Amino acid sequence: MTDLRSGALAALAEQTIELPSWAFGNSGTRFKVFGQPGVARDPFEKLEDAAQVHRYTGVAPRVSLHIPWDLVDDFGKLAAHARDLGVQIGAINSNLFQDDEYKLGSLTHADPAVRRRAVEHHAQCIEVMRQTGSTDLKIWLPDGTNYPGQDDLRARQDRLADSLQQVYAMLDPSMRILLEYKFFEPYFYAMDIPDWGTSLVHCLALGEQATVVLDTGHHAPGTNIEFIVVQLLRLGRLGAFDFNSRNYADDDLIVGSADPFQLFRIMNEIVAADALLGAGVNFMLDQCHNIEPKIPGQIRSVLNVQEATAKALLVDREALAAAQQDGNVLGAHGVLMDAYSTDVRPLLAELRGSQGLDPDPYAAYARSGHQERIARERVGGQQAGWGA
Ligand code: PSV
Ligand code: MN
Repeated sequence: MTDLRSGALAALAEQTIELPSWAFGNSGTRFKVFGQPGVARDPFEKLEDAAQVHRYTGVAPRVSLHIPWDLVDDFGKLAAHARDLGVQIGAINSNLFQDDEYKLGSLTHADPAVRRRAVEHHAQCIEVMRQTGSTDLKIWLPDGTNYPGQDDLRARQDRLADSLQQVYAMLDPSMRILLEYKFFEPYFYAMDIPDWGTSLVHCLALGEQATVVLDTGHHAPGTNIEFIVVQLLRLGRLGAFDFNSRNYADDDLIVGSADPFQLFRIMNEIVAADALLGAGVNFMLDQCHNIEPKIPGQIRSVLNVQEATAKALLVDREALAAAQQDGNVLGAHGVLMDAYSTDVRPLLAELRGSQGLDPDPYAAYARSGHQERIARERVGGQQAGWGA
């Protein structure tokens, strides 16, 4: 147990979680966006907010950007600003879903001119990567059809493969594509990358620099997500997570809030495969805080991932393997549940203590007065939002 504990502490000290810039802008549903006082007005202020999360948790040193939501005149300046704040730019997300031309598709569109435009957008994103030092190009393909017969499903796959090939050819050797999937929305008959299998098929055709990104909110209810994690890890193609929590659709709620046990099961497979550190898996959040304050919402999310990881690190793998080998069904299950039932908060408090951090990041941020300060100071201008 002492060995497990010290091993867990060492691994937790190295763990990193990437924050999404859009978590710090206003967001909502198609019914209403609720503005909040003090919300960031530009990408520079979003980075300042993200840096607060890192300051109090110590595990969130990178921020993903979304283009064009985070377009600035000088990305070198934005990257330098991030460095000054003690963070760095992470994945660059392309956007293929907010342009009238993309109504019937982007990388899959029947019109070569629209496809060319969608490919060119990735050239722009790759340029942003060069200027910010980012190595991950995240592509979520919002393409799909609403009605049977609306378009030729196979032709769309062929066009997609061709477009992706063009994007892939533009990558620098240090860069990779993270290809996301989603089973429905914004189209409801057939998405063009609805599942991990389709994403993987395209990644395999592209080459080693293409990996799958698993958004935990993008599956049908009841899907065994940890099984997908296992398969992608076996093939060396799990590039990243977009962590969030869902009850019904793509809810983008705080990771681990609805089903902390699912998050534990996912992290358990990561730890079992020794993929927590140095295995090329980028642990990102993809969330929106519609009704709760954003910086505390991100802190809570980071803590949830950290707690699930700590529990996974405490699984007695020797005892588990022995019970599995013996066919001891309940014994093996019990080993897993023992780890899940452990209160890891004291362990994490000890970790933070050793790092010079407050043992309770959430309370420390609340006490800092930062939230009140930004509410006071960030007046005027246009608050950032989903799409701005
Ligand atoms: C799409 O639902 C998605 O999960 C993609 O990752 C987008 O980039 C992100 O959400 C935007 O919030
Ligand atoms: Mn996502």
